[in-house]
Amino acid sequence: MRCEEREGKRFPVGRVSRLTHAVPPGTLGHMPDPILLSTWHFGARANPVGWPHLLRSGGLLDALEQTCVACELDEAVDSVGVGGLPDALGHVSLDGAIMLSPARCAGVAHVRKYAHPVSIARRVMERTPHKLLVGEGAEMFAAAQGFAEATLLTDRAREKWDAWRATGEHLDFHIGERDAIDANKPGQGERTSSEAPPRIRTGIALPPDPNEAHDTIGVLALAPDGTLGVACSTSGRAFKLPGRVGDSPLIGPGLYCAPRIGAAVATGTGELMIGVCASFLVVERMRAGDRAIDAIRYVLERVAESYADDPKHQCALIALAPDGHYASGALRGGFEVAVTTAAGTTIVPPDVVLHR
Ligand code: SD4
Repeated sequence: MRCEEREGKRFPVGRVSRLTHAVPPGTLGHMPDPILLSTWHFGARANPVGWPHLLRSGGLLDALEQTCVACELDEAVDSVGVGGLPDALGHVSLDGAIMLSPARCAGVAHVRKYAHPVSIARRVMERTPHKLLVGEGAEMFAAAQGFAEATLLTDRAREKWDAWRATGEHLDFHIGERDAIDANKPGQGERTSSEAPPRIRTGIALPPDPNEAHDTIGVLALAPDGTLGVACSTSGRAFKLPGRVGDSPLIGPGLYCAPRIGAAVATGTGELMIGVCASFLVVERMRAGDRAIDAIRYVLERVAESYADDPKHQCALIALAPDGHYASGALRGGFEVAVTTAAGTTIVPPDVVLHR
């Protein structure tokens, strides 16, 4: 696909113009052109699976689901679905969610026997009054719905887990040490707000590259009829504490969609997104009048001011408006967005990188 270079970035040439500006109107009647966006470079392999569904009337949910399913089956991706890296005990657990509106959304968390959390989440949305099922309950529901069990841990992922265990390292896992007070230690129960609390160390070793330990596939789509939707799927942080759940299955932090306003999805260190309800906040800023790029910058700045900076942590966001405007941003480098339009699929860098 043809791209052009502007301000050191590559942009697809065709129906989609610069990320922060409008999709040229009207190639499909009065509606903006359909578009499918997903997080990270591996989204470029998944988007073409979802794209034909998006073009079908009523195919938005299938487009979101099938883009995630393609990534869940892609064993080269070690942070989503089959082949995802396990928790500290060697167990893979998956999270996912899907959303069209506050009334039509659901997530599942800590699924260990099934490969497609977004498909289960869609079923929760369509067939139950609930918004979130976890663990054994989610698996019982999946079994009752006829989903096939799958083995999630691959040899490659087990080898990486073995290598991680062999290091014996326990790095600082704490997010936002400014708030870290061990209330059980004498003398630490009361402090003034101007005092820096002591640093505590707890938990599990993480790779030093902020983009290595966790890469959700987050998918945003705009259907030809102007309907927006979002979905995401992940195996969460590599070597996480057993039972840990991140932002991805949570409507609000991990993903959000308000019809006629916008949709957003997050990837990175879920703890950062949970604390500021990141995707919801992006959409609410858009509701208040922000362009997608300004909403994203606002939320990244909120993240930056809310947590101590740690080069191991990433927060990246994509947002899409019903008129086809879209933008992306990240706390730090390494993030990429896979963009699919009628002109094809390309990978673009984020519009905003807070810490260059
Ligand atoms: C999580 N945000 O569990 C998810 C997964 C991830 O990049 O890290 N994606 O925190």
